[in-house]
Amino acid sequence: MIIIPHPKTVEEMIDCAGPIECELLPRLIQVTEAAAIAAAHQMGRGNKSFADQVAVASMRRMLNKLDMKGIIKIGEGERDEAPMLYIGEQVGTGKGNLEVDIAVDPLEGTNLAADGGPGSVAVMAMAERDGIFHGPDIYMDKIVVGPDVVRYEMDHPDERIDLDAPVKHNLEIVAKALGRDIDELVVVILDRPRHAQKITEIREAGARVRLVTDGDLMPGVATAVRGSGIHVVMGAGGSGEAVLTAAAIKILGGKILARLVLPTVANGKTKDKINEEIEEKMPRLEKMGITLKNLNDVLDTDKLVPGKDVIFSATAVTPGHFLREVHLFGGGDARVHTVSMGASGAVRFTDSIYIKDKHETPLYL
Ligand code: VTB
Repeated sequence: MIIIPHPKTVEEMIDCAGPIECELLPRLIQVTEAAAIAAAHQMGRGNKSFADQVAVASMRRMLNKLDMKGIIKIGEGERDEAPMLYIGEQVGTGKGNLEVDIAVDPLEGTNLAADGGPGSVAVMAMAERDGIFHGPDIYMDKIVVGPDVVRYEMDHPDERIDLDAPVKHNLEIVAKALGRDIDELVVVILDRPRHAQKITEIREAGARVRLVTDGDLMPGVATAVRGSGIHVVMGAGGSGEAVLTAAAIKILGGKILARLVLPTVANGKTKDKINEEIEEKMPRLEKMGITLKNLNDVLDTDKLVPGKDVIFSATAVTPGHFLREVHLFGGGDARVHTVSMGASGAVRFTDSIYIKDKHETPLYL
């Protein structure tokens, strides 16, 4: 009999990576679930800001029940523009000795939720203090790939994906890493005029494109999930979304390369508009250590999420990539589907049913 040694014992494999995963991961699931249920009540009502508002309020109430000293690093905006979950806001009871950095997107894809279309989710990540990128709420250009590409790069140090390389170069590497042809790859990218050139390049390279009207965060996570049908995510989207993608992709062993970009620049606005945005935003960016000189630096997975004890949770509001939507039953009961994960490599798909009044509604499957 041949015994193949496994590098980890079963107990090591199942145990959590650190105190944040041990103590806060089960609670994190509840936080995204609460936001998703709140948003689901507003699904399809055509009011994206209200749907977002209830998700934010619900997420914040749940976060403030947790015993931790939490700081929002990726949030709803700057203090003066967001009343809740603004960047720098302290959350949690302040009890205990867990000091955590938090990234939130209480309703990723507000338009999708308001229209009742697929792809909206409540998302969060946490890590130890200074474990999550502290940066402005602008755009990040990015490329996201799964763990097969990371392994391929380890074996072929001269062949690496590169944010500045032609699209074809990157797709060739992904194709080789996945043992398929470029024309068997699917690239997700936001359907925006700013991506016209890139979309042409992807098609010319031979890959297939899936355009999304909104929500490029979960497709990024899906690149690390075999069978998801998504192999690469490219293009400029929200910087917060990129950081949240980085948290999940780090846990799953994939890779993201990103670069901050001002929306006026990405969207090809006039010089005047660009200068206006520079004038308006640079003072604040400089306080975060970001200057016009280093704005264009490439940020890799570890720069975006340097933390070790990283946790992530996403609960679908409307049907999503590998997640079922929130079901609301009579009497306020809800059934929610979540994917959560911790640095140990524990990934859970949870299907939770919350009964509001056990005499009113029986459990049904
Ligand atoms: C991006 C994308 C998000 O909103 O932030 C997009 O990353 C906003 O882009 O997933 P525009 O300014 O071009 O509209 C989402 O699609 C949804 O939050």
